[in-house]
Amino acid sequence: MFNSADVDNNKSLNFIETMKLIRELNIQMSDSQAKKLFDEANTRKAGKRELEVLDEDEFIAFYFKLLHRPEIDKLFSRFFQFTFKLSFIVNSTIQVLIEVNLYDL
Ligand SMILES: [Ca+2]
Repeated sequence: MFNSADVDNNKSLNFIETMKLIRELNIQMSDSQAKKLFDEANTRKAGKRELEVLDEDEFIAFYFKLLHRPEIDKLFSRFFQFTFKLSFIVNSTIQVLIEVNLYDL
């Protein structure tokens, strides 16, 4: 993944290459959010006149941050809460239906 995203084959990803990868992975993220993660992961800074890049280690850190975004976790927990409530409603409905049927018998 890292190598295929590394368009100019310099063993590091600049921000444009990183954004391209994010798009290819179908990750919904604004440029500014991605830049924030990029900057956080970019611990080894480039020289003054050089472009900031992520080397392989930095990229792993970036990727980890990408997968553990708080808004994703929040979304998942909301989804699970919803599913739980839904299954509760379904179970109660089944319970009611069973009781109604029993009375009918
Ligand atoms: Ca770097």
